[in-house]
Amino acid sequence: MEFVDLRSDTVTQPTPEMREAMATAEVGDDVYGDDPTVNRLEALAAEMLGKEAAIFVPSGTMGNLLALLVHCQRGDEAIVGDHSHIYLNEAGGMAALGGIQPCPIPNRDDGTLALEDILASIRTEDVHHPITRLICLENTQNVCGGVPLTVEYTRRVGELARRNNLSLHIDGARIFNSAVAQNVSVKDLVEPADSVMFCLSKGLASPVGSMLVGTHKFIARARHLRKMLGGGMRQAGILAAAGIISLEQMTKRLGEDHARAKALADGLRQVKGVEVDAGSPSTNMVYFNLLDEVTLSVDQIIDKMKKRGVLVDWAAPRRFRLVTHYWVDDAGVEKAISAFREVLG
Ligand code: TLP
Repeated sequence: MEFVDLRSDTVTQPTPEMREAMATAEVGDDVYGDDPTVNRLEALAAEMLGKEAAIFVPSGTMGNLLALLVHCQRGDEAIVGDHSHIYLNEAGGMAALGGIQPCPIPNRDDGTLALEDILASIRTEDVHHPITRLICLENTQNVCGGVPLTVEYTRRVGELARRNNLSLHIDGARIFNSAVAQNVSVKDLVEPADSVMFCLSKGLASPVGSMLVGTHKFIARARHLRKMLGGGMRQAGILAAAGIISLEQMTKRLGEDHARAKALADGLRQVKGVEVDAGSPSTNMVYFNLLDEVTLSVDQIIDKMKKRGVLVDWAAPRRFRLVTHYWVDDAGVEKAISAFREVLG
């Protein structure tokens, strides 16, 4: 059976063009710095985000961890959203591997952290206190609905960070979705940030990899730490070749995923037992709750959907997240809506 896979945009298979580019990529040993394809990808990523330098890393989780390790010393504190991926879904890496203490503050429904909350959580100079070093934002904010943070908001956080001698890191796993949804340049969105991580392996359809960008000095330190973590890859140009296609081509088509997420949400709003979040979707994610009248568990629903050729995943015991991407076409959206109608109807 052909499946429509809405579990995440991480499931995207490489495109035929990527497979061709990977098969013929010119490669070298990237730990020696002489893989021309990796070097091209890193230069392109830095240029597109308006930063001095970039480094190719195996995953978004490693990219965020490297940023935390470069910005913070052991015992320092990093301000993070309580719904952020860094705080919830990175296996506690900042604490376990960096000795960095997270200072979680509430993510509001629009994905932002209130400026007052950020200010209030900055530690004063006191022998008892950890030192606050870093603010982390997530754009788009995944758990809050795949919501994009604006240029204006990010600027205000950047100013607050500078005034208080803090650094600003953006987990921009889906930063291109954010830019496309708001019709702004990705450079403007990340201009206030000292470092940005973004993923090639989600909506941009590469099989593996993320980028971390920042100053030359920051990236040089990240390169050392990447080696320490065992992330120094050798003929990584095989992977970088797909990443170049992600950046040059796939960034331009994300609007299609957003339009299909909208069609999916509109269809689901007509299905009994489903309550799609107000305002959803903002980008490529549709979140919805099950109403009390639905007696099936999420696991039973997942199972029944699978039998109908649609893969879905739950976000909470009565909540689903559906994600559109390159491999979900209009027919796939229709198939998913009909399957939900059958299963819940
Ligand atoms: N997100 C995955 C899961 O881990 C939840 C998903 O399916 O959405 N930052 C953000 C905002 C992310 O959503 C993710 C992955 C990451 C970082 C980590 O990227 P990887 O999976 O490459 O380590």
